[in-house]
Amino acid sequence: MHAARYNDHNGHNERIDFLTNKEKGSSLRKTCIIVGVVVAFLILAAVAAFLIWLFLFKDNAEGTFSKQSSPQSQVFSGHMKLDDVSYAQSLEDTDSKEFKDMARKLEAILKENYKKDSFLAEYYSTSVVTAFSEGVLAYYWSQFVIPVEDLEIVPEFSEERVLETLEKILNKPRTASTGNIKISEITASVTDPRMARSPRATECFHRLEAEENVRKFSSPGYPNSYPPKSRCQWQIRTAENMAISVHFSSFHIEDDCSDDFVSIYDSLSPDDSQAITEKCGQRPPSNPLEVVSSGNIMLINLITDTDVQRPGFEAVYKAIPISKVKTCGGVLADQKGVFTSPLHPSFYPPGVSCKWTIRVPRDRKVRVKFTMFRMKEPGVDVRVCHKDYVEVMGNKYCGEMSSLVLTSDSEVLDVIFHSDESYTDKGFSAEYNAYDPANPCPNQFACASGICIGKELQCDGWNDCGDMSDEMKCDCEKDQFACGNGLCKPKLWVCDRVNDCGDGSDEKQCSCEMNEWRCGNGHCMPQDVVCDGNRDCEDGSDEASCKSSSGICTDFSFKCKNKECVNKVNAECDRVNDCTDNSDEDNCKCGVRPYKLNRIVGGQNAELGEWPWQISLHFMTYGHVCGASIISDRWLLSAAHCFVTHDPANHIASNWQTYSGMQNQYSQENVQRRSLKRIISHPDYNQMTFDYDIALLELSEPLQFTNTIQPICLPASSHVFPAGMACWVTGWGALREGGQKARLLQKASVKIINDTVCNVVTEGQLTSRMLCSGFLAGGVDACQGDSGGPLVCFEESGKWFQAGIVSWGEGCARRNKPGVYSRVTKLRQWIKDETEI
Ligand code: 4AZ
Repeated sequence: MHAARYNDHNGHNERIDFLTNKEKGSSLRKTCIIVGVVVAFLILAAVAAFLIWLFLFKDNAEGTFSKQSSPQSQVFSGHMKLDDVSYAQSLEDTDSKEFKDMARKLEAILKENYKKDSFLAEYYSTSVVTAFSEGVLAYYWSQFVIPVEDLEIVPEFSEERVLETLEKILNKPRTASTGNIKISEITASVTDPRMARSPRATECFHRLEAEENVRKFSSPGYPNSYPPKSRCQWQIRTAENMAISVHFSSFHIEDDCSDDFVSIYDSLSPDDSQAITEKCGQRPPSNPLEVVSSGNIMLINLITDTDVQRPGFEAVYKAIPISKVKTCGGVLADQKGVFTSPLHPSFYPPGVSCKWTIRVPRDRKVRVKFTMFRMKEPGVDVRVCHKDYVEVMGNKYCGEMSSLVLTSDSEVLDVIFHSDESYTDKGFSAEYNAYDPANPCPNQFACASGICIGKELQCDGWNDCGDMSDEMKCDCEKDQFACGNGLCKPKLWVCDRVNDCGDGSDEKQCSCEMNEWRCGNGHCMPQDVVCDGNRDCEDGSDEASCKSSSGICTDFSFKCKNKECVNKVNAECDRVNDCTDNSDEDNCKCGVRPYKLNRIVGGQNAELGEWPWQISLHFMTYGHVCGASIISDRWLLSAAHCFVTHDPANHIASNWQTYSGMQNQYSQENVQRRSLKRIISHPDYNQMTFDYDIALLELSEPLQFTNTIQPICLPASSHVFPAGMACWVTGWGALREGGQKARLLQKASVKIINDTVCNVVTEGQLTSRMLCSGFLAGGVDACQGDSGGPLVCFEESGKWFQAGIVSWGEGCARRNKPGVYSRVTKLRQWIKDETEI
């Protein structure tokens, strides 16, 4: 966009050249020049004014520049229950006299009430009745406009305040102005103004009638793309004793719900207190969105603001008997069976309560295992579950649970399900069975939680029960370490700087005697090996923190440009000048994230700009196959095994595309695509052992560094990443061994594992060009498709350094099989020789 406007501007300048035509006389020429200068000045002024308007006021008018400098609209929507009014079909026709008369009267009543409250009266703008349904219910919205100078009062526009005023309408005696209308119930919820539509709107406003045969509808522009700034509504009705089921057979909306979303209501008003759900993003066919109303009405909204190209949705809808929706629960008297929330795996309907009574023989008890449990709702504390819940033995459960097993204390167990009037979800599926309390798990181990697991899983160092009960009270085997808390862990895990026991006891006995020095790998050495100029510890940690004054040059010294040696741990780019020529602080524009990140604790999806050096490498038509990292605007670092394969096509630079600044594999927004000019795989790369698994990729055109595109710092060959240090591996690789590649960039925190332990667990396959990172206990790791990507560590200096390149491993996340990475420090000189970086 900017480039296009800039070209217009140049176009005007070209016309100024035209005014200096030599064929004209000199006075005429002078006049022309003056006129030309004036015209040029006016044009430039106009362009400047246009640009100022464009950047400041236009954005402002669209509400994206600053909410502070434009009036704000507050909308409330809800319904009113009308007494003593008989329902007529004509009320469903917004052009009928009956609709218009009734709507006008109700709008007048609303206005009259708001005007009685001096605060609301000042900002009141309009009220619109949008629909009627049996009952008799009238759906409405009211709008208040707050001018810029009063924006600080916006928080006072609460639902409570509006409802307090509206409640004065209730059960009032009839007056001349209200005619014969008596209102016995009224609701009001804060509503997104984008959903306030006129009932007579024609653009993207649809009235659908659901019947028992399925019918179809879709978003505008489907399957190509919905237009930006869409405000679409579908009002669906059906016969009085029926409910409406809507199944979205295809659903692909923008990922950020604050831009584009679909919201569905169990009402004809976009009333949050009757919202069924709000969704955005893309849903795979394996997890379709399927919702049901509790009555014979439903409202669906599509709101789009961005002009990102997404197909939208296609849906089928039908009427189903209300009895089918609301009937659930009953007595379950078999020895075992399955029961689910109503309509599972579709969303359960709002406003349903049911109870299952599970009854087993007298000498037995009941075990219920929820194989799927999802009852998530915005603003609900899962410790309280005050909205939708499952209740068993007086405890309420809600939210999302991966495993929930409950056991009864008698032969009867009641399971209660309750959904309130707003927000529904997929609910649950549960298996129940009768068990003998004297022998709850025949030939198996009985966890305290009630589940049964294989006997061999008891005391194996793994928490298989989920509550650790299989790892308590264990007699440790010969090759196991007895933790302070009674757990047994493999002896190999002792002193690996990871708290495997959970109580720290496996890392406690690792310190050395008073007169000894503890190496980074846990070994104890006599104190006088420290800074003696010899590498006594395997990892060189005894020479890593010595003062430069010693002047000794070892493998662990930082070598300045002037050949001086600095014996300080990780001296490069630490913002301190250690070399007399300051060369340790040269080329340090790297390893920073320009974006201030909004950290999501525990999430595995990377945020935009969180790993700005990450590259996605696409091969021919295969899409993403490997990762890489940015080390300069022209060079990337990756793994040789991505390029040196049985297929020579892999080594042809033109077969590859590189993507920088990418987070989502399906989105090219702010992504810079470059092709490759050259692939330099390490000449000593060994396809059998994966030794020297490193490759340098030269880009055909340099990258432009941005907030989401930045180079990583390369560590000096003397840089120490000590065992136990927490680093991060990132990539779009498989989410689990043998699984599918990720769509969104993933991140995982992994720990550097000491070389001796790593060599044991990899059965001697480790070379000095490799390092291990992960957890010996398994569970977190790089996987297929992450290869070539970076393992990066944050240094106290405030910069990120690349310690490794994802190379290989036995499977992914397996116990005692950590990820193996190419060790960047060992290959640093080769990188310098090839690229001069
Ligand atoms: C791979 O196939 C691969 N668990 C990468 C990393 C690991 C395993 C496999 C480490 O690209």
